[in-house]
Amino acid sequence: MKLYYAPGACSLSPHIVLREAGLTFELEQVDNKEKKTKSGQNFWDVNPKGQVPVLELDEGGRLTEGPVIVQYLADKKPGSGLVPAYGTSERYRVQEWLNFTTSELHKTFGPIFRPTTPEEFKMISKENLAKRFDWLDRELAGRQYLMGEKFTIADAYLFTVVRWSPRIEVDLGKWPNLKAYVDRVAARPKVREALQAEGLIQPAAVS
Ligand SMILES: N[C@@H](CCC(=O)N[C@@H](CS)C(=O)NCC(=O)O)C(=O)O
Repeated sequence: MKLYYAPGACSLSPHIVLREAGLTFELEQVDNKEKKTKSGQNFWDVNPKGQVPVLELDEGGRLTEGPVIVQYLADKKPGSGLVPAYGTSERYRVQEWLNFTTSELHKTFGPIFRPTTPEEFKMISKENLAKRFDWLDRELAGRQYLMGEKFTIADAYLFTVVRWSPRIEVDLGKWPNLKAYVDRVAARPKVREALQAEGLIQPAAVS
């Protein structure tokens, strides 16, 4: 499998899942502004939607849409516990989290990053995010991860999106449970590996 990614973008979520699941994969970096891949491909030819993540499949073809890609990957390793089995009530809970993250959080951040978005719109978007974070903070009280004790694909996605907060000058300190959650996920060895591979953190110094 090959994951097309841009450092720190929403493609970090399937990247984390690939590592947490112990799957074999290649990475291909995409310059999202120029729509070129590191190896020189025109990214529009890879994904006519012009967006990461894209997963090139071993059986041929490509899969897009992060919330679907992470389910595809986790279903390849049912023993990993990264996603509950299809048909169980827990599976729908995970899908509920994925959908919340994509529609209520991910797509609220997008226009705030864009330099052409009017300031007033950015302010309203930040207010909306703050309301969602208020609720999330209450949900996370006394919980390790979204589904309880076990890290799942829903955490890979929520972590990826919430870690953008400092880039839009939203201080997570206002939501202590959410802040602790992000720090907890960031400390997972496979998450650190993904962050390092994307150049988002430095490898730990060896003494
Ligand atoms: N619906 C897509 C959205 C993916 C998306 O928003 N990707 C962003 C990075 S986080 C992107 O590639 N943006 C570049 C662009 O739209 O030109 C998904 O959930 O995978």
